[in-house]
Amino acid sequence: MIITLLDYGAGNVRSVANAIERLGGTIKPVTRPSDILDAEKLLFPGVGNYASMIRILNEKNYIRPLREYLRADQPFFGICLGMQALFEGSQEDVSDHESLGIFKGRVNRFQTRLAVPHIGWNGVNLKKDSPVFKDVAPDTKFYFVHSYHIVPEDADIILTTTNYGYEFVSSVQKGNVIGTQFHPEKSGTAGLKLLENFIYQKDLRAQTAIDIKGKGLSKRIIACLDVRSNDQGDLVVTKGDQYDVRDDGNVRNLGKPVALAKRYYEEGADEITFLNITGFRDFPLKDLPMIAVLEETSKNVFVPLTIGGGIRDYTDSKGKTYTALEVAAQYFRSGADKISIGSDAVYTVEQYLKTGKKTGKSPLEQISNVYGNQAVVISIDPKRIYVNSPAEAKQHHVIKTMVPGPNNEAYCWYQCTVQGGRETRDLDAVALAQACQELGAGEILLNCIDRDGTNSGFDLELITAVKNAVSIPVIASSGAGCEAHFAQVFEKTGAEAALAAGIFHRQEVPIQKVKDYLQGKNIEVRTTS
Ligand code: 1PR
Repeated sequence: MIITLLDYGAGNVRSVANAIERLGGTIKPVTRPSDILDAEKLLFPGVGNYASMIRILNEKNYIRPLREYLRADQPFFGICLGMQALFEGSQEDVSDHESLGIFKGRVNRFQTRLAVPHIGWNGVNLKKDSPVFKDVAPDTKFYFVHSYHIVPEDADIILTTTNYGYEFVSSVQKGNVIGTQFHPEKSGTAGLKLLENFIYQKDLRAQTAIDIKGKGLSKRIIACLDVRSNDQGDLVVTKGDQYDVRDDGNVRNLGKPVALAKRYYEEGADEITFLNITGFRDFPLKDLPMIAVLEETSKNVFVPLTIGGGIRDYTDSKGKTYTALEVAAQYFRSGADKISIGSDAVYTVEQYLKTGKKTGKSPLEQISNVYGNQAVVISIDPKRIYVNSPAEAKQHHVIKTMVPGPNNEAYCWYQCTVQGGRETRDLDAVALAQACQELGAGEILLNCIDRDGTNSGFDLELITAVKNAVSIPVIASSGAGCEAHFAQVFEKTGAEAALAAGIFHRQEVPIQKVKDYLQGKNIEVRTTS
């Protein structure tokens, strides 16, 4: 089966292509407008910013053939922005570019007190029968990542709804035209089943009696792989204690990145994060093995992939300049869904706080503008600094701590570091997170150097302080030692996700055991069968 793929050049379409190929389909990319009309089945995965998508569709003269194809009720599957494009316009687009307008209605920003973007695994309620959902388990969850949702005028096209603060429309179908807000290519085996049905079901309009009633948003469990070259030059997964990854002078080797990522996917990880931990000194576009790791991983792993390390502007020894946007673009092309910025975000925020002005030119702002804020994670590497009173660190966010310092200090603040904890800066983690949100970050990955590798539990005070200061999702990281630590972090802080490395690498606690424990505590998780 040949599936025509409409790639307008933004975001990660590699995962969609990999999913189709895994299912036995062959991808034919759209290279000119007539390819759209020639398609047997057309797949349109949209990622990033609505306005830039519509601008590109207009520039490439794709609007007219798309309308013609859709009005002829030819098989179509739009994912995320690829579904939003079917409507008459979006609050995300203030230009006067023409949308497709196949369906009446618009795309609005979430109005909820919950974190926006809506990121993670959420359930769907099926509103009408469709062969697309054939053999999909009733309690299945799908992966969402978006700040805007459709508001159709015609209730008949609603295929599913989902709850996030309120009920919104999460997929539509009219005849052979289907669109989902969630990403089937990132939704594990259930998502692959949906795509398989689209590819192979003969009649997408046939009636089938299926009952799917989803539960709410899950807390995500993320497996993190810190990657670097060892002293023999092999790319390995390593793991430090408080960021020190060496034993007797040698870099610890805990396995091969591609194989480990595949194992975590199969064991039920909700996301996989790669951190290229020496990215601050080795430029990633010269570090092609890391790109290869991403490409290989995305062939086998159908949950979201984040990659961090070395995302910054760079000039090489011959004076050639590369922008952070080019580095990010290469990562997205290679299979990443989100990129994570560490050191460079600190430098950007230092400038921003000094001048009070957004330049629009920092890597964080540029990547967020092009790929959407949901694709930009900020990785924070803080260290606890004890003080006797808030007056001792007036310029920082100081908290009263239940874990007193070595000299019985009752207060502390969290100092940002750069270059993998090697250098401290005069900036605190709360201020960094707030400023990054203002500049366009979509999520915070909150590490903690004091807890990293200690198995002593997450730093709940740090996580609470940052979570209360931002409205974007926060991933708690560092210190997980047992399943109870995950329950603690979800029960006591508002964190949307928890990340761990050491306990998974050393096979001390399997991911499934963590999820079983959380379920026992009535904490919503994604189950995999
Ligand atoms: O500064 O943009 O180049 O990004 C570098 C990235 O590499 C940052 O995200 C930074 O956190 C990471 N990094 C740099 N050096 C280290 C190191 O360990 N020496 N790793 C490092 C950070 C921390 C977590 C870890 C959790 C969970 N790793 O991601 O996986 O602490 O560990 P645990 O469950 O075993 O406690 P840039």
